[in-house]
Formats: sequence, C-alpha cells, structure tokens
Amino acid sequence: MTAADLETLLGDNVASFPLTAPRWPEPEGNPRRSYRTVWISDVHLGTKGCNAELLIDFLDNVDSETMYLVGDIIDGWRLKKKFYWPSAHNDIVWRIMKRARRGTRVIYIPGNHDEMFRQFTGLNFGGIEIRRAAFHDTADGRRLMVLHGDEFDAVMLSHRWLAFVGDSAYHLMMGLNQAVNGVRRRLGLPYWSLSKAAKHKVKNAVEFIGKYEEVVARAAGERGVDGVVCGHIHTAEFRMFEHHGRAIEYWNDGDWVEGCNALVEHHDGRMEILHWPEEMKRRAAAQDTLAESGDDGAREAA
Ligand SMILES: [Mn+2]
Repeated sequence: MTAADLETLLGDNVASFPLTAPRWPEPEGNPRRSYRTVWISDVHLGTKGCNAELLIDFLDNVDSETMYLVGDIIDGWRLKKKFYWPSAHNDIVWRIMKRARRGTRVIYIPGNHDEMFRQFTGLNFGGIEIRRAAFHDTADGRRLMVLHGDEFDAVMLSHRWLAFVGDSAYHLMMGLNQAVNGVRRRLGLPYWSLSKAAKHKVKNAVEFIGKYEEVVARAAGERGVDGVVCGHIHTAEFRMFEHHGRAIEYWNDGDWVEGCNALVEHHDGRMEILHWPEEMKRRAAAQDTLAESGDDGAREAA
C-alpha cells in the first residue's frame, strides 16, 4: 500500500479526514476514564474478525495522555486479498485521528499485517507518529520497550499457532466468532470468545505462547530496560521474568479479534490489562443498580 492508497482508503485528504463526521457519532461530554497511557494492538481493521463495536465503545469511554497503537491495526494482507471496509472501521480511524487532534500523543508502531506502514517510520500522519519501536517511561520511572513482536518469529522454534493466526482457517473462525456473538448479543448474552476457548485446548499453542513470552522478555533484559509491551500473539498477559538477577516485566496488550483487551497505565504508573467485554458487563450492572435505586427513590417519594 502506498501513501496514495492510504489517502484513498481514508478519504480524499488525510488532513481533513477528522473533520468529516463518523457514521456512529462520538458521544460528547460523557464521563471518560482517564489514564496516563493506553496500549492497543491487533485490531485487524479490514477483516470480519475485528470487534469494531467493542473498540468504538472502548474509545468512547477511555481517554489518555498517550496512546500506543502496537501493530496489526489495519490488516493489509487481508485487504489486498479482499477489500472489506465497513463504516465502523472508518469510525475507528476517525476516532483515533480526532484523539490526536485533541492533544493525545498517538504513536503507531506498525506490525506484520500492516507492515506497509513501516516505510513511513519517522513520519507523521494527521498527528499520528509512526515508529518502528518505542521506549516508554512510566510515571514511577520504569522504562519499557514497546514493539509489535513479530520481530521474534524467526527465533521461535515452533510457530504453528502464529501461522494459524495469519491463515484462512483462522479468519473463517473469527468470522464465525462474530456470527456467534451477533446471535448472543440479540439474545442478551455477553461476548464469548470462540478461538480463546479453542486455543486453551491446544497444548501446542499454550507451549508456544509461554516460549514466546520468554523470548521477548529476554530481549528486553538484554536491552537493559525494565520491561516490554508487545502484541502480535493475540494473548493478553502480564508475567515477571528474571534476567541476570533483574526483574523484567512482560506485558501483552492482547487483541480486538478475540479477547478485546487494552493495556493501561494509571497516573501513578500502575499498569493493568483491561478485558473490555467484562468492563462493559460491569458498567451495565452498575447502571442497572443505579436504575433500581432510582426506582426505589421514586417509590418512596410516591
Ligand atoms: Mn502480528
């Protein structure tokens, strides 16, 4: 994909793109959770597997000073095979660009599925900085290396699970995942991850993930940083490793295909993995409680 293709994809003019209205209007003045930093990755815009509605809900309820897009945001591989770009996917790009205009520092680190953006490393698109990797200093002084994580594929002995992630069978499964959840939503049931359920039954995948986390943490240890944030394997996780007697944090911000996770840094430097379907469930329950107590109040008054 060239810069011209990107402009065609995003509208006539990248700079004016945030000025055009999204199909789903962004709520204004609603209370948003404020974090110092947000990391998201593996959104796979341009595929049926992307949980665009959940991500829109996340973006409309969360704000941060800095936002890292840790790769595989747009699935260029898939788009090349078959063009699929629903308005909800446009709305996500719109919201991210709007956020950059509002003053959030947005750093985009392309992954292997959006590697066509790696040629723009060092450039700035509508306020979004494109980087190959980044170093992030937390509020409490830890230094974290931020990268997508496909850099480590070559050193992994077995990447059968990864090959599966890029595979047609996986995309079929993710399409099915969306269909199942469409039905579940209509029945009022919460989001459920099909492939997450399948993955945990596959011993090979579990072994692979464990090994991947180790390899990435070791690389961070060798760089002398306190930890690493990556994506790529669609498995949100926090683990502590040791490298020559030093503690190394491994953070994976998950994905928006199966888990729908984000990694956040609170204003004091504390970090947390959010499982957005659970956050939505909790919010709905809190609203129900509020509505019930409101009814009680009305009844008492009557
Ligand atoms: Mn990837």
